[in-house]
Amino acid sequence: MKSQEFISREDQYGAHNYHPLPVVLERGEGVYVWDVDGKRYFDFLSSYSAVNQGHCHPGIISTLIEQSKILTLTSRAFYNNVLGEYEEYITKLFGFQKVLPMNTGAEAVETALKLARKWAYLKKGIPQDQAKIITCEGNFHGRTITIVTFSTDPDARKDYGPFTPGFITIPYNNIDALKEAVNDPDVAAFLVEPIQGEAGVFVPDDGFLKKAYDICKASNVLFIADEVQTGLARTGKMLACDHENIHPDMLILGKALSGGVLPVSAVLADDYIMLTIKPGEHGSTFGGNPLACKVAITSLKVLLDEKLAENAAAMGKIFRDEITSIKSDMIELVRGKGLLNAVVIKPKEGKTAWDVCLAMKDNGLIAKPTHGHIIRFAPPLVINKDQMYEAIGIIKDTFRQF
Ligand code: IF1
Repeated sequence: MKSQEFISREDQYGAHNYHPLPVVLERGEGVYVWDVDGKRYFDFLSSYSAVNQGHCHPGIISTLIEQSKILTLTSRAFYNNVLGEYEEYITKLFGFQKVLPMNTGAEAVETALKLARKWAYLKKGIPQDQAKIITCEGNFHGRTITIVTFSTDPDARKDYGPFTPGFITIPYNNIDALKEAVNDPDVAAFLVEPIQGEAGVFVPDDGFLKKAYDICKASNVLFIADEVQTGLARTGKMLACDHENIHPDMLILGKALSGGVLPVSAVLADDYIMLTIKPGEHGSTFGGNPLACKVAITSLKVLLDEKLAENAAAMGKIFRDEITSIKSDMIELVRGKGLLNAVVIKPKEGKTAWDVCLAMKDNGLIAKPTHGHIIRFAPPLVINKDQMYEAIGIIKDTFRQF
């Protein structure tokens, strides 16, 4: 079958909740993916940072295969021999007392919201049903109705009302607004992305996270870091919070926690927060399943053993230096940290970021615009220097075409 036949079949039988780039992939390995015609591409989206370890990492795949032959799911109605091993590994790795295992990023964010509210009523003494949580303009934390309640993107929330009460929106990267918002005694928590991914890789001012953290600490407000996209070596450190040496009260992980082989997410916190949820008060059929736990342990070990944070820092610097040097009136600016980068595109003679992505695809590199005019460039963190320079060459050639 040719690409168009695959595309037409999806169009007929699948919901139209995405508008993919017209490329039909059938194989992935490391930084590369191949389409149904056998053409090879650099994957510069990494499935939205879920394949930081590279497509089909052999170590992760062998763990997946081995455990899948032994025990995949027990539910939490019973104990199993793997969950505790994973819980001990990940809590010691990130320095928290406990972890609550979930599946998707949105489920982990919802779990963190529920923990923040539990803590608000049982520990901070906020009156029942009055707890408020501060979020930022331009946020992206998932697609559930509660989460899109506090989205400021009309496309993410229109026609999904009525919405969930109890959220305060402040501008991102704005310390004064946060200082003002935490004065409300009913505020339980501040939920923030250390770098806003979907907003177009919006990197806050140096020191913003630390100042925000200190303000929360001083006001007995929980600081919740959503590192679903920025975490796990993507920004050149194990966590984006590590760039400012802050230890969030709650840490949310997802995506690359499984190396992209199945949905694994987690909320990490200490006992004073985590133990506000008692047996029977929260759960998930697949949360913490043995297969996911084994895969997650291997996925985390790959990040450490292959020094992917260090590589992301080094390769990301090369990327930003080289792309910034391109003389193109379509490139407004280049920004990012580690291997989470974006190029803000200025339309030219009717040509947009989408046209640039189509041309890059023809030249052997796939990436996708976000918010119309911003192209996110986020390859797997295993990319080496030769591959990075070859990919940069493709990007330079493409901009020369415009
Ligand atoms: C889509 C991008 C969007 C996330 C952060 C939680 C979640 C995400 C910081 C929810 C998910 C994905 C979702 C996907 C596109 C992608 C994305 F920024 F990564 F590019 F949308 F903003 N917190 N991000 O980034 O995790 O439930 O998806 O596992 O929905 O189109 P999830």
